[in-house]
Amino acid sequence: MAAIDVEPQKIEAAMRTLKLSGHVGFDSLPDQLVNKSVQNGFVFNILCIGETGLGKSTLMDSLFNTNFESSPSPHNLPTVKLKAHTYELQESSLTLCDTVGYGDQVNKEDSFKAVVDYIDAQFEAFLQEELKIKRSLGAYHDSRLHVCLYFICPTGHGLKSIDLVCMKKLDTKVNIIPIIAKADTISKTELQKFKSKIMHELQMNGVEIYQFPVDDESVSEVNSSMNSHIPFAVVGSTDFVKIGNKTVRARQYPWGTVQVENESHCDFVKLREMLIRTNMEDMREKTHAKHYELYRRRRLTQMGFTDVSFQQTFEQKRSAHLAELQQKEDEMRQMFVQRLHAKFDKLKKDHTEEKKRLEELRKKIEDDTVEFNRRKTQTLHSHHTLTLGKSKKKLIRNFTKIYVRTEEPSV
Ligand SMILES: Nc1nc2c(ncn2[C@@H]2O[C@H](COP(=O)(O)OP(=O)(O)O)[C@@H](O)[C@H]2O)c(=O)[nH]1
Ligand SMILES: [Mg+2]
Repeated sequence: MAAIDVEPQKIEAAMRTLKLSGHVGFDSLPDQLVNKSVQNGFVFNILCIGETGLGKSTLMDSLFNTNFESSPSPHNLPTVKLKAHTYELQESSLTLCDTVGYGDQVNKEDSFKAVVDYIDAQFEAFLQEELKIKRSLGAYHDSRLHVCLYFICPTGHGLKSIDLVCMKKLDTKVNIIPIIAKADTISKTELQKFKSKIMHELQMNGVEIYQFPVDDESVSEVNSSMNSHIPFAVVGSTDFVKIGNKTVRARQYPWGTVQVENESHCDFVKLREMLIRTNMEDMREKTHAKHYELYRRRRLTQMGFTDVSFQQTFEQKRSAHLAELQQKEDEMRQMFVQRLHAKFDKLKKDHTEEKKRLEELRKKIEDDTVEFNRRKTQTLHSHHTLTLGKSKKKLIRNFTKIYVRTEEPSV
């Protein structure tokens, strides 16, 4: 199979730009996965949690048969940070998210907080996209974490309290696969006891880890067998050793060689098969249907969607909103009508007053006319009196009286 070209892509500010010296090794994976997943395109996001120096970066390089070229992290970081690197593989994308400074602080109990916040932030981003009126989930880069590889220190003494606290905090948020790191540092007999002790402690503390599903007939046998090997004891290496005519990933010691992909040496191959081949789809599905669903329900309840049925709540909210709009519209209409009435009343009043004023003016003009006519007659009369005799004066006076009365306009 041809190597898949890998283009590292920046997804967030905290991210480092990576140059790959090799290729991401899907060619080391079974064809079935490559054909099925790469053809359809997939998004798979892995979270690695574990103390600095436990071999997280080395294991990722070994799993994907490449060199992600991450520089080793120092042990003196004041806080835990999460660094995500996304690699685009044709139609698919792989994100590796690494905890930096985990367990390095004096107060180790708080180490999980940054991880919880990070996981929630990815759920929140997805939820916000889902809640958009115009959703574009097709183009959306899903950054929700599908699996958490929890690296356990190979002490042989059981889990540390930070391990239990952290896994307990995360078990409702992500599929947890616990793995024993640097398993070459622990003897074969010790390893079996260590595995049972870890499982017992997880059980006693009610930590729910991811179980490979056994309900699908085609994988039930292999999955139930694999469930009994958890936690996988893994070895990683960036070194290659020639064994026979094959070059293999291995760690060399004065007393012998540990081969990463040799199943009698460690559980590396089991982890790779389960993680990237057999159960990748199940982990993606559980992330959405179980962990995200829980987050979504909690958040929607916080937002005020109290009903179980989103549709129902949505309809209720919608009709309440419409009723409110209607009420506002009615109020505005009423106010408009009231204003119109007030304006009309004022106009009517103004009109009546104007009419009254004009009426008075008319009456005054008429009165003035009468007065004018009266004076005119009077003047005329006195003028005649000067020229006429006394008997005639009387006659004229009487006549004028009659004349003025008949000429007076009816008011
Ligand atoms: N013995 C042993 N050493 C390992 C293994 N994996 C990594 N190392 C070594 O542990 C050191 C830290 O590894 P690294 O991958 O940088 O750890 P990280 O800080 O968890 O990313 C390096 O020197 C690795 O060579 C392993 O499986 N077994
Ligand atoms: Mg590292």
